[in-house]
Amino acid sequence: MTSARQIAPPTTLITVAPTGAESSKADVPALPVTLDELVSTARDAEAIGAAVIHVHIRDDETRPTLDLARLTETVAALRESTSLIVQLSTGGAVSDPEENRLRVLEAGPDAASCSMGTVNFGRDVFLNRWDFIVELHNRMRDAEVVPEYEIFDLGQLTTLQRLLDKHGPPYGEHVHVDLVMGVPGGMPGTAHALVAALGLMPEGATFAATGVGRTSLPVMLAALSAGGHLRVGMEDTLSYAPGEPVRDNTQLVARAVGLAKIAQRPPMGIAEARALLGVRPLAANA
Ligand code: KMH
Ligand code: ZN
Repeated sequence: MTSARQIAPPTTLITVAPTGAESSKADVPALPVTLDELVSTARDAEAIGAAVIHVHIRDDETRPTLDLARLTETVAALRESTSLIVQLSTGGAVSDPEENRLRVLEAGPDAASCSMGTVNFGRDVFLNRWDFIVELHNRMRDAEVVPEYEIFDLGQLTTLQRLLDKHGPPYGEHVHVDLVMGVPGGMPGTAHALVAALGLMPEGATFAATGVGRTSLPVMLAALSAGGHLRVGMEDTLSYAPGEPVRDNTQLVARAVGLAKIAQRPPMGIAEARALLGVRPLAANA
């Protein structure tokens, strides 16, 4: 198994994070907020090389929601129309209560995010208490859902190591981390910060990185050269270039695919991604 400390893997796992919870449809009309828009985005992303979709959903008024019935319907629709690994956000919006965030697992996703600590999030606070982290980690293992450990700052990698030491490995046994860089309040989206993070990675872990806002490109380039995987999408990036709004998620996935190919680490296929992450076989989801 390739770890963050070993030679770069031959392929790149690409995750699309198309929606997030922070942008409004009124401000960003291209944001996929309905189920149809999400499924169509997922199909396009799969067709050009994504293997995982990180999902936040919206209600009928396009506001972020963790409504369980809607999440369950979303998982089913994405499975029906794509082969992507469906990763639900348990982070939700900064205002979501812990109990609702834990219940996300009941929607039966392949994978889910699991954030490793509290971080200032612009003018808000994204709260992740230690006891909540432990509860989420344990419930994921019971539900056979593969975590992606979200890291917003370097100390959160120490928390991840403590979690694994005290509570054991996740379902699937493999540890996969996403470095979410450039959040106002978290670690910067720079090559220096990425290299510092690698020194704190648990043994055997793989990692992806995503750079928020204008850190998207430097983080992608640093991650590729350091043997990492990529997460891209309108959850994190709304400008394609200075003064040029992102057209849609496909544009961001296509750029990530292009850079991965230039790095001679083309997109990882979905079967390979499922094996790497230790996701349940598809039949077990039926
Ligand atoms: N929306 C952020 C407050 C996750 O998906 O797990 C949290 C977030 C992380 O997006
Ligand atoms: Zn998210």
